[in-house]
Amino acid sequence: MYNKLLLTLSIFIFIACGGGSAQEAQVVNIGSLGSEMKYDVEEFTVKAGSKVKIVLKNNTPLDFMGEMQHNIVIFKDESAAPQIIQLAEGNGGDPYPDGRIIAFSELVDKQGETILEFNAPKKPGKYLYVCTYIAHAGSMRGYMIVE
Ligand SMILES: [Cu+2]
Repeated sequence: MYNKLLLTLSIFIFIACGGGSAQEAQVVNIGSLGSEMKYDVEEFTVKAGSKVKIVLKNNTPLDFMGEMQHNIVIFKDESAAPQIIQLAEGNGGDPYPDGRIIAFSELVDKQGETILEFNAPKKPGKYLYVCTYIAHAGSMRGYMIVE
């Protein structure tokens, strides 16, 4: 009985110490590839369950003719991507909150920057990210590798 209590207590202490509340976020800098509808980072790796901070920069020059906004939307479930992209494109490029999205940023205009913070999934795997601004998702995409 006493041994069992001790074991339970040890497990509790182990879990309490293992939690990363004071953990530093892993910073990932992602930009647009100049004025192209592409990211300059198409793959990055994070640790499962870790804090992630993405700094997204729209590198399009201010004198670029035409609309060029960008965001980043990371999917929990890639099979939901086509539907979520279609809905976002009908909403000016902004996705609607959806349980099948891990995290998404606001849209940033030319030379703008935004920060997106979230916890990486606990499940290792490849997670698709795209820009859901109108007609960008076909070429503006990449994978977050969780390991
Ligand atoms: Cu874009």
